[in-house]
Amino acid sequence: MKQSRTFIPTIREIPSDVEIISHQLLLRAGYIRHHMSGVYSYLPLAQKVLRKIENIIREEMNAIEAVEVYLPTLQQADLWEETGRWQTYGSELFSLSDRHDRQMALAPTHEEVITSLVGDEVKTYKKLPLTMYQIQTKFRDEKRPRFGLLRGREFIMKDAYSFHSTDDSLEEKYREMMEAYSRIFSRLGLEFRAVLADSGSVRGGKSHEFVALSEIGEATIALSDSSPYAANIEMAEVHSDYTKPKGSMIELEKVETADHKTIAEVASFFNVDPSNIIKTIIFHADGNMIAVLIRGDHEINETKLRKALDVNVLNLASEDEIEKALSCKVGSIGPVKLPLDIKVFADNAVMEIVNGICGANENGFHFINVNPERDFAIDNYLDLRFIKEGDRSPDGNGTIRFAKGIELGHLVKIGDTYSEAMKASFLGEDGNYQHFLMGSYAIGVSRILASIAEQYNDANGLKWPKKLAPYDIHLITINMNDEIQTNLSNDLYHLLKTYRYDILHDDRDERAGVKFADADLIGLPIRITVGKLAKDGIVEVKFRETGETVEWQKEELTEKLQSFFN
Ligand code: 9G3
Repeated sequence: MKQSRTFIPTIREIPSDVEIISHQLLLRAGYIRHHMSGVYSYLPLAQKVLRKIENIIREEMNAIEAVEVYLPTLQQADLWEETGRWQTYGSELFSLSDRHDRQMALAPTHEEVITSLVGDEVKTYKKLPLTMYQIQTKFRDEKRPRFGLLRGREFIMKDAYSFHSTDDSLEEKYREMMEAYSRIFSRLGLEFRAVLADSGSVRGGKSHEFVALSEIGEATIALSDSSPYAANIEMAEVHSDYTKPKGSMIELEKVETADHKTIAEVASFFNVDPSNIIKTIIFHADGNMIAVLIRGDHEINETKLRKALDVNVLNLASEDEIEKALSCKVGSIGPVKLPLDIKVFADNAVMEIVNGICGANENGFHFINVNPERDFAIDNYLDLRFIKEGDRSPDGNGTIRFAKGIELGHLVKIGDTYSEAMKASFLGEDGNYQHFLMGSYAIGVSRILASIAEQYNDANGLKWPKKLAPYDIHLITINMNDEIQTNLSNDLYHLLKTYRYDILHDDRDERAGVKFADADLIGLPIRITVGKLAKDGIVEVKFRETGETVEWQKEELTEKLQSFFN
């Protein structure tokens, strides 16, 4: 392809609000352009990389008997009413109405559509298992789109859905999909981990995420330093064997603490370690007010709390609601003498506290020498806190350390959550009708483009892995007015085309410096420069990955290229 005939608008400077290197380089190298918040145009180079990413995904999906479909982006609201998600996802859902005022949504995902489709068409267990996938644009009105393609409002996803008549069959497909995902992310050359993940509102669903390790990633994963244990910290269980300590309990005492409210302020006021303070947090759980107790140096993990209490809606009570219920401000609430209709759940670590400190449910006062069970009752001790670095690994092997990552793949066993809600059933082997058991499996395709750019670059630009580069070879003619150079360039271009190489020929009438800088920015694996040595049949070859530059005779080119690409 002649560079003068394609569209690669490289730029030197980038807007200051572009924070991460992948976003900077995909803009500077002319791969993408910002259209509006969270929405981007994919330019020719990006399109070529996306197609290569998608083809790897297709090959691995086809290999596990998943069949490709293409489902509607425009979705009727009724289906979302059936699952109740029209309400729960309200503001994040791009909704619109047609000329007849019929409500519909731009597809953020396709559980509803595919469950309805299979429910209408598959009536017997004989047609199961069945796995379908699509690579399609999704729309989610994210609160804070950022980091370019990593968190957009319009993005490309591969989503697959599998339908089963038995748990074993679902487990089998889930395992096959996990292996396929590992092959996909390995072939993409990404440094990634498969981690235990939150299945969201799906009850009892097993879930995994595939995370590309990256400091700018939004996900935090907990890894054992001496076992394969890996979990999204939302899911990482804390297995510390807390025991009720012996220590002698001192008389409970109320102390005036004025405006010392935060854990840090109270800890310094009493000169104690935050681990000896009981933090009390008030939530609404499916409408009931509850109190959750956490040790002062720990953080509450709402995903664990939602799952432990098996509630759908969990949100923090507001200052006013707390003031009304407990007639004191947030900084002064505690577990002693709470209204009886407020259930009390405590993280396991609280049971070890002896003669601790907590709010007195009176503004400006705290209790000292407070002892769980003696001074207040606890309905349940549960694992409710975020695991911490240095904690023992939940599998008992090693110590936990954290890593940041970009979530690229998400697998969820959704069971009959959607098929039951949408009354999608089939005649089972035992002659009874049953709801489909389902799995759903997503890969963020446009996010992968940015993640590879995030892992493969240097100060001069992008450095695409050979299999994913938009072109294999960047052929540069230094002086387009030098016939020897242009003839050799055209000869080489046509010769290399016969070897099925995809070549970008920089035939622009630009200074060599501009061409070299653009070539580094664009990041093709190998650059072949036809310059003043053309008269001797010599070309200069630069390897983008190493930056190494050599001179090759034109006669040895094809052979050397073959060993480079194989
Ligand atoms: C919505 C909106 C945003 C959403 C969803 C629905 C995330 C939603 C979770 C999933 C789960 C699975 C298909 C493949 C595998 C993962 N954000 N999710 O369901 F309406 Cl606005 O997408 N979906």
